[in-house]
Amino acid sequence: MLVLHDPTTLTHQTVELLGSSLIPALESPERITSILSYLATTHHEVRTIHAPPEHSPSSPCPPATDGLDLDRLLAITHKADYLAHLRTVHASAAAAGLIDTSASLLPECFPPRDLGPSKAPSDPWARLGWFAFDMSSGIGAGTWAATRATVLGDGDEENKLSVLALTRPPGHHCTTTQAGGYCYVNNAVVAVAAVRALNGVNSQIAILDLDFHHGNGTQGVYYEDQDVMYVSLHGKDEYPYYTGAEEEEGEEPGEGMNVNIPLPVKCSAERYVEELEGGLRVIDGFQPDCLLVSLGFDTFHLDPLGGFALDTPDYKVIGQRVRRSFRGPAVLLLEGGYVLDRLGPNLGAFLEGWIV
Ligand code: SP5
Ligand code: ZN
Repeated sequence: MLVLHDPTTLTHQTVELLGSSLIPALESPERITSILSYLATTHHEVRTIHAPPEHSPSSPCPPATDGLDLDRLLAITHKADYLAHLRTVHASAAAAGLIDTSASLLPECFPPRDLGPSKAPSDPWARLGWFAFDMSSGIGAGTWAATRATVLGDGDEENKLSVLALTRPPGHHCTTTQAGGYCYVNNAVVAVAAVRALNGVNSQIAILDLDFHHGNGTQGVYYEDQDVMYVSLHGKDEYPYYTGAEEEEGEEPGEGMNVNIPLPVKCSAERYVEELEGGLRVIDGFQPDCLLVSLGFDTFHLDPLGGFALDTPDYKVIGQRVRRSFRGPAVLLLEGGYVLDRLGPNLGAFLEGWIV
């Protein structure tokens, strides 16, 4: 399997409020370095890639000439003021003396639901709350560069049949205007934009989300889209709490194209694989041109933030079932998974199943 990795993704390191503790974010650079050292012991080809330098900070949206231009893909998938916030907030807070360069920014306040303000406030701490929906998406000095760099793997045009992008930070929780759940830019959404730029706007794309948490951001973007099917298996009533119910089926013209499969915490591997096959049948009925897999390993039984009763060998079965069901072009993107020393073996097991 070809695995893409951009070392700039390792520069993002921040903090989160988890329960009542402010701690180094569990979504850490060591997740990727641990996967890389595992992959070095396997036959998979890890290709190091480098995002090109940014255009000009003042013109974030380059002209529509090159469909796979990184900044253009970002600009068509996320709102301009949100991207500008991600790009500039850390440096401007440091320049204004609000924080030390080594510190991370977290919101101080979120907009009240009632009396809804209609535009972004000017105070930096309040802006952080405007452009985020939780306290697990801190912004450090390397956050923007890492976020932008990780997007590159999503649209790599050389790799039409199947490729794994070691995306970090992950993407499936953030929306086009808000960070959340360790996510700043939605890598799956950027990948869809890349597929559309390469293969036409009417490409039929399925996204299979296997992270333990519901991909609220991805679901939201395609909720009314008839060309993108979203299928997610996730912990019932778990983070991100407000979405992921079975009743969320999409809206016209995308009605029926959103499939949520919530499962109880500690769900057995047998049940999980059975439910996965149900999801795969729905995807098969849609006959997509291309499959994106939002691959999370927080379904592992020891994961601190998730946990179905899945163990390492189960990921081989899962990889196998998905690939047997869909043989066409596929992109695997990394979402969550927080047991550092099991991430490599779990991913390795998935790939072993995928390529046989
Ligand atoms: C990409 C991804 O996996 N993001 C997940 C972010 C989850 N952050 C909040 C988790 C809150 C978990 N609450 C503790 C429950 C312990 N059983
Ligand atoms: Zn997750």
